[in-house]
Amino acid sequence: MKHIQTEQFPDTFLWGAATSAFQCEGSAREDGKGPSVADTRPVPAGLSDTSIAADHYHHYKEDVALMKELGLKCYRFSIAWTRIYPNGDDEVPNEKGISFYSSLIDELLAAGIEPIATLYHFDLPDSLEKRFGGWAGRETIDAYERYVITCFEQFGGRVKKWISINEQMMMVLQSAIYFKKDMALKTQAACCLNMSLAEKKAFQACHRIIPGGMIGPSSAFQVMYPLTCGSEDIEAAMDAEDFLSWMVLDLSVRGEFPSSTAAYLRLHNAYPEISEEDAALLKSDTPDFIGVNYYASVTARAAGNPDPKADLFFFNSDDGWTIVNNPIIKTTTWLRGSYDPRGLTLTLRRINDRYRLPVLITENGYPQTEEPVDGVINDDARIEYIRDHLNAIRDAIGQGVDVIGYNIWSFMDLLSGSQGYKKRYGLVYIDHQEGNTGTLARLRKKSFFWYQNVIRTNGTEM
Ligand code: IFM
Repeated sequence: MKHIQTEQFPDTFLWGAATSAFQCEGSAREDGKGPSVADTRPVPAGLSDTSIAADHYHHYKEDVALMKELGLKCYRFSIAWTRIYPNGDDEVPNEKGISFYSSLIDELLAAGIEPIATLYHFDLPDSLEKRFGGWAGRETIDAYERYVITCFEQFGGRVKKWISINEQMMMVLQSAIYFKKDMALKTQAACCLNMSLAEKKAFQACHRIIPGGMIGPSSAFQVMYPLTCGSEDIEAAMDAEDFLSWMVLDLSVRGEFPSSTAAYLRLHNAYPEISEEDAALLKSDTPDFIGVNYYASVTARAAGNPDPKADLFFFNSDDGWTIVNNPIIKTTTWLRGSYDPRGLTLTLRRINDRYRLPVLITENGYPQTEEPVDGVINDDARIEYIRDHLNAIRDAIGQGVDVIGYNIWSFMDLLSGSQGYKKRYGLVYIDHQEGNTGTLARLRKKSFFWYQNVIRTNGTEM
């Protein structure tokens, strides 16, 4: 049902869409690109790997033309570290990698679309992982700093908004997926700290090198509900939210671990060593905005048996709290945790209460398995999900949260981290079939035309 809004989004609102490099570019070894951990990760039998994806590397002009037709005000993409430095820390950058992103940025600007670049989206150079144990090694901090300085120097005249790290918490806590290794709590905490130290160097470099540059993290924010109104469950949910969501954001903004998380890490002999120099770095530059990736809320109760049906059940701590199914919020096949737009309003209010910083929604979207029927994709469920979440954002704005923009995940169908092409989020369908086949033809879904009108009317018609 068409819903006519009575309130306006700000005129400057950035209506956008997002992707990431390894999920859309393909050409994983072309033009000097080195392998990242996303490229070398084992792929379940029959699923696609990163070699083709949406072949955006060769279709970027066509893709930007579609973005222009859609009316996007901004486009969030990620730069593949290994296109710029194939081994992560090479003597000189790879000119062909720089030239690809330079052309993409020029194309976007010519189409009137603001580029928003993510510096690191799950694709750590494999060589850094092999040589230094990835983020366990301080060398990776230095390599990241050199890489981001190169990006700022090359693109900073044209790109003013940057994302430092995408979903740090997911990478640290799901290390088996993202780094191909299980990490003990102590290593997870040390890696998390090293990423945050690296991020601080990116904040400093962005502010030093780019006049008017803005930078912030993209957090997979898990707004946490207590299963019951009992104080034990409420405290468990607070601890879980501290650990899963505030830990990384507090390191970015306040330069310290939340106190409950610090206590938990100390109890388990996992609190990382922080030198005086590191402590000073952590307290240095702060982000200019908080990027929020929101898909669903999460529910916790005081410790008990894990519920393997619950989304994120694998994040259960070994004491204190347990992630469980929420009995009163609806779910879908792919949104196993919850379908919960109000959780986004709560997320935005909580972040605003804690930091008073602008928020950019860097990801929000609806996954489903879909194929065209008679050449069309009527993705009404996606439209409904996005509409519900835009209303939730509008309500948060009404409550004083400074939300500067919204990026749908994803602009086009992408390779998913572990589900290949079964799970699709795009406004644009890509004819990529599992196992790296398909014509790669682009097809506008119904949600494309719907979002086009939302943008055209600045959200008054949804
Ligand atoms: O595809 C991912 C993306 O890379 C990070 N945020 C969640 C998305 C959907 O699962």
